[in-house]
Amino acid sequence: MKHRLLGLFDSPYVRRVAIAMAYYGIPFDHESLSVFRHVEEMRKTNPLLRVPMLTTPDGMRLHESAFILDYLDEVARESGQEALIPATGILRRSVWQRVALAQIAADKTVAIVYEHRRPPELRWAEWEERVRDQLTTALQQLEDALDGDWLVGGRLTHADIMAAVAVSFIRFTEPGEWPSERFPKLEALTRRLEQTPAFLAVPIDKE
Ligand SMILES: N[C@@H](CCC(=O)N[C@@H](CS)C(=O)NCC(=O)O)C(=O)O
Repeated sequence: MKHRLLGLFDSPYVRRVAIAMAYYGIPFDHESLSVFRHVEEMRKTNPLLRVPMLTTPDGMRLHESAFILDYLDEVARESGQEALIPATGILRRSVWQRVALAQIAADKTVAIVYEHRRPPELRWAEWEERVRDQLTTALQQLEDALDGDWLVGGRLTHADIMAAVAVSFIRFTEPGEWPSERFPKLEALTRRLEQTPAFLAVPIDKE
């Protein structure tokens, strides 16, 4: 049996898992179900209604993209590939911490998307401002960390993938929240990575 990845590629977390799988050459079946539009169908395999969920060939269901990546790195190493993160040490922690910054940016964008789904009279402007401030702080810290082509260790890692996926997600869902001129290094990283085979294999779902 093949791996099965549940969730749409409009989710930055689902997309980054799929990009890592494409990069590692791990084939998977894609269950393209929305957490909002296909609730009853999703409930059958994933009652948590949270994506991504990866089902392994031996039937184990994995949740949370960081833990899924941890598993995929193990599969890649077992097949003799260099993983998208060092196995130990300070560079490993740096990769995860930069992934954390990019995840915070994605989380805060999701929060703004949800805020904008409310009827205008139920929106909380001060809250949105706080979230926007957290979003731009995370982006600024990533921008400051980009020295050269890559975020950590002079090569592609999960940090670069999550950063580029987060930027593309912001541009796709809330273009007004992406002042690209403020973050030229992140803009360049994203443009470059979006042209690589692993990213091109996983375009954002635009349903
Ligand atoms: N920390 C989680 C975040 C996943 C997440 O936020 N997924 C969203 C889609 S972008 C979701 O499933 N939302 C529906 C819900 O949680 O009810 C991860 O990295 O996997």
